[in-house]
Amino acid sequence: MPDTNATVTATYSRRMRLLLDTGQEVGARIHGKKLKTVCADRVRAEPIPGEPDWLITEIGVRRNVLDRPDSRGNTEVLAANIDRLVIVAAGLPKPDWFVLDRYLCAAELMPAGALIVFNKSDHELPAGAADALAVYTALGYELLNTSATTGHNLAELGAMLGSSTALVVGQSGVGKSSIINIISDGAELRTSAVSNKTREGKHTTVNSIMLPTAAGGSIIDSPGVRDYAPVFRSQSEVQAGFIEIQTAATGCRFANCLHLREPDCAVKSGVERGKIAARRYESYRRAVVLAERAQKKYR
Ligand SMILES: Nc1nc2c(ncn2[C@@H]2O[C@H](COP(=O)(O)OP(=O)(O)O)[C@@H](O)[C@H]2O)c(=O)[nH]1
Ligand SMILES: [Mg+2]
Ligand SMILES: [Zn+2]
Repeated sequence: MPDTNATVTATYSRRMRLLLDTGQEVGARIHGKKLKTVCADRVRAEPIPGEPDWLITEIGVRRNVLDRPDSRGNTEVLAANIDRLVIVAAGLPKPDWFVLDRYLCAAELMPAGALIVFNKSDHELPAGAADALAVYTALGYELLNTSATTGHNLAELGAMLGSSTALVVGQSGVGKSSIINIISDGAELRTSAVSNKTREGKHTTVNSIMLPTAAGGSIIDSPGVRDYAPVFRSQSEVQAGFIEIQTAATGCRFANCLHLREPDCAVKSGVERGKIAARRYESYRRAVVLAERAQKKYR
């Protein structure tokens, strides 16, 4: 493993921004199409003689990744080396709990500490949202109601994230960029203004960007990446990501129970007795169907 000397802090269509261990920020490129870096990647980079850009020669070992299918159904890594996965939802756009469940599942598998942020608390909670959110807190997930408009609980959010590297995900329009802009003290706006003026010209949209927080941490936004929630590779991955189903599964008659149609299934009886939320079980079933489809595709 070569020594790394920089961290990736932004990715554009073909270029990256690096924070060198010396504290200097530089633009960078990478050779070939095979190597692909993401925010929070540790890399080895060297200056290119006669050019302002540096060249990335190696990517360090990744502690974890968040990956998802891209528009072509291939797997795309969104970010690496993540401590906290901040999953944002709001009353508007209408919450898609299946998206939230899939991100929670991803957080368990990475692993990374999940934190659910329900934003736009300046608006009334939509019907059913309080009950849905109570299911997550009962499972032990941290939940924070915030408003990027009034600033409600954003200092608390910053304090909870502390010095960690946090990746912010969730449906488009829930307020991710607004929250990040406040937590990073406006760095987001400043940085996108800079990225628009890069030498490469007009079409250098930022895919992902990592910004420093006041508490000494880093927070990652992915404004140029469409939000596809994660898809898993197998039923066992899905089960491991739905923590209450994983726990209940020890009581099933068959060790390889899928909790779908099998007899003496402790998961299904848990749902019937109200021990497992029916909506979470429905997400589990849908995620298993997606996993089976993904397996066929990659086989
Ligand atoms: N009322 C209200 N609107 C918000 C809040 N946070 C963000 N918005 C608005 O929601 C829209 C989407 O916000 P944005 O940060 O771009 O969402 P993103 O797509 O998740 O990054 C914008 O019009 C924001 O001004 C909030 O807490 N309350
Ligand atoms: Mg955004
Ligand atoms: Zn079962």
